[in-house]
Amino acid sequence: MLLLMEAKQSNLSVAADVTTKKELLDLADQVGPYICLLKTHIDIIVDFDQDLIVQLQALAKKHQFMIFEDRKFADIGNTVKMQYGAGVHRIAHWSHFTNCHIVPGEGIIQGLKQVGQPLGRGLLLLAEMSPADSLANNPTYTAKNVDLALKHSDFVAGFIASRRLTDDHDFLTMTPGVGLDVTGDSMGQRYRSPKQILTENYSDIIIVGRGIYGTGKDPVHEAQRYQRAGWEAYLARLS
Ligand code: BMP
Repeated sequence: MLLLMEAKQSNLSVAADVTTKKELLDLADQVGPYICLLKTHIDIIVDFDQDLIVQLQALAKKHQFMIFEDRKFADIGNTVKMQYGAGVHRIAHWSHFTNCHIVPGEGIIQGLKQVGQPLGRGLLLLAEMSPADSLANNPTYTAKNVDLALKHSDFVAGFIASRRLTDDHDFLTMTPGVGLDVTGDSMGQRYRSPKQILTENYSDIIIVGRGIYGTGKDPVHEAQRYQRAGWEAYLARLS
């Protein structure tokens, strides 16, 4: 992942929250050159089929980006094993990264690991969430995520969080709730700038959705803008 980011000079992930196969493929093709990671919510696609996955993988290869299915697993180990590896979406078979809440305890990581590790996948723990009132934004809960990540560092690739949480291992930190123009939405979402996230908070990847394809926006122009802002903020941190 880090090599890909360096090669493309991008720490931008687009949150592709669109609801049809055509919209998802068009968006991935448009923003593909500027991103390191495409984040999907595959269960909002009304006309999902296996051909979507084939085409998505072809675009990932064409534009050199990885895929992160933002499934937010939250059940016991035995159940998430089936949700991750089987069902309609067969997420483990195509998504490089997925994520989970640790509300059910360590078993959720153990279950996902049984399926994902043999396939070379990586898990992200939702150690914090972007809305200010999220119950995940509790120091004890966040610290527990770090403990479990360290214990399962052979499968846990990093965190969804607003800031770098630990230097104890080479974890990736990915941050949603990023916007250059507005500070939030009407349902609790909170946006911070790439500078705050990458330069000040030492996160690695910014995740941007509506800031890129919201009403009246040109996704290519906005992806280029966020890529530039993200990379400059990252370089500023190094200097
Ligand atoms: P947007 O930039 O349009 O607000 O989209 C943010 C994306 O990140 C959504 O796909 C949402 O599911 C996801 N997300 C989030 O906003 N906050 C979190 O704490 C975790 C998320 O996965």
